[in-house]
Amino acid sequence: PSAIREELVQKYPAKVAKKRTKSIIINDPETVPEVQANVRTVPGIITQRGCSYAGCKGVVLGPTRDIVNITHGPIGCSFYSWLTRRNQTKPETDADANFITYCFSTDMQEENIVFGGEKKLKVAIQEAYDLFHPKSIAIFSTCPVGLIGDDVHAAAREMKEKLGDCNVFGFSCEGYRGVSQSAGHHIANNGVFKHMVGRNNEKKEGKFRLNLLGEYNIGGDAFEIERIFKKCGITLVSSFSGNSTVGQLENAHMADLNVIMCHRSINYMGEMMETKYGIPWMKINFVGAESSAKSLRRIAQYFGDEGLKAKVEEVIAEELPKVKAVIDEIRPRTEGKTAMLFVGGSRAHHYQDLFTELGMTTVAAGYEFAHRDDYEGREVLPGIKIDADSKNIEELKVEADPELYKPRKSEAELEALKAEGLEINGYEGMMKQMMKKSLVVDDISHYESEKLIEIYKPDIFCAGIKEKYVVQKMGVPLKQLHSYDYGGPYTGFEGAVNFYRDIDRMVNNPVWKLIKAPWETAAGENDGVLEATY
Ligand code: CFM
Ligand code: HCA
Repeated sequence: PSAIREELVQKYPAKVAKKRTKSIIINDPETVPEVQANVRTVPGIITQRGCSYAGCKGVVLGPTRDIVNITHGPIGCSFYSWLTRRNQTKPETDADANFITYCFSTDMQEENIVFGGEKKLKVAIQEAYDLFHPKSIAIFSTCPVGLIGDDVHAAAREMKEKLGDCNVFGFSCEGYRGVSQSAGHHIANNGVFKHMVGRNNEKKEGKFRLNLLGEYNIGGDAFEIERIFKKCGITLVSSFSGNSTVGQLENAHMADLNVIMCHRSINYMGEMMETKYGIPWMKINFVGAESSAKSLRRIAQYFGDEGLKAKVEEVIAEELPKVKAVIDEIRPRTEGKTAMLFVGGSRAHHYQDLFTELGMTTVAAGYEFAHRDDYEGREVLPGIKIDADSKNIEELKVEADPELYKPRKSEAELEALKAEGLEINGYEGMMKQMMKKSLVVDDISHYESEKLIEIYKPDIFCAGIKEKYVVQKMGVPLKQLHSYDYGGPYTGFEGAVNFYRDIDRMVNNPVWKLIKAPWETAAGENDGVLEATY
């Protein structure tokens, strides 16, 4: 592997090679070497990353159906974010608000860049209110807004006052606020915590009440988890934020546990809710049938109720055999095959469980924008250097709420759970679960991806839309782990079955070895592929 690392950076200028080498790590699950992560992409390198605005508006706030999200900026930013992320939603009745299919933008023009856009923003808020009467309106700043200095927060305060019954708040999530989407997640967490959570103290019914953090209902993933929770008698107070509503988020602090799927995008919320309200958080993973069963058992263990434990076992006993039957059918065809995963900040870890269930090996993986803790585990947090780019993002000062702070578990109870092996407030990261000598690459470039494919010839490569066709032209199927190639759900038990079937179809499809890109064919013959005409 060290020779491979050399080869990946060989063509770079010396300084770039030196920097990239720190993000290309030969894994050892025992010693867990340090990975350079959450640092700026080298200019000129083709990264997979997106921007802060994408992380804030697109990822965290986007999936809540009854909030009007106005993008303050040129139309391109807004239009590109319109329905591109497959966060599904299901209003309870036809009369319930659902703005997800809309695209709201102030459509800033040159004139607004020169003379300021606040006036136009206030007009847009008024117009959205008059048309839809939403409970909340959120404003998202794109790059030019920060550059010209529009004060979206002042505009929001003024309009909130004026409208009276509509909660209006803004996000300074300009694309350049951080080195990736990750900055936008943090900004979004702060805003949702400040402006939404804690507004409704009504205690809903249910004995086992939790919030599901970091699950965005891509391809219906949250629907499958909701199905399983319901079957087990677990009450979902609010999801952050797949298939959620403003009302649920405002009431989330009344739950007794936060379970975290995607640690990267929402760990801040778990921490802040614990400090302010006394709700512990726990990492779970509903990607993978075994992981789903394990997560349910962990939830039951937390609540410590024998009835719930028995119910969870009953549900697992009913669901798992159906999954196992499919594994038995498919695994002889997938066993021994190899996969590479380069996505986001959590799925490159979570989806390895599904490949393991298929008997496939992950030979290389990495995140686009995760931090060291997502690779190496949260215990490295105190040692992470805070650079200027991270300092840029506000750390909210959170204190215990004088009225609402109520530890859901006493210190002694938490200690007892930990002694039983239940990890509270922990995340062990990707590397401890990956094979020795597998490659871990942070913020992989297109060039490095191509090199890796040439060297390893994996049976499947997992990434996003920007990588898909480049990789497939190399004769390797690419599974999109963002949009699921319009399939899914992939969570829980039913989702696992969907994934096994989709992967079987891809890795056992002979077409990838039959086609040749035009430039690969010998001059004069074209293997039936039309010659490109430019
Ligand atoms: Fe979390 Fe996500 Fe992901 Fe993410 Fe994303 Fe996404 Fe992703 Mo695309 S919140 S880190 S910023 S699991 S949008 S639903 S698929 S890159 S791996
Ligand atoms: C984003 C959203 C994205 C993009 C996916 C892709 C998503 O980063 O802004 O590149 O295919 O999941 O939709 O991550």
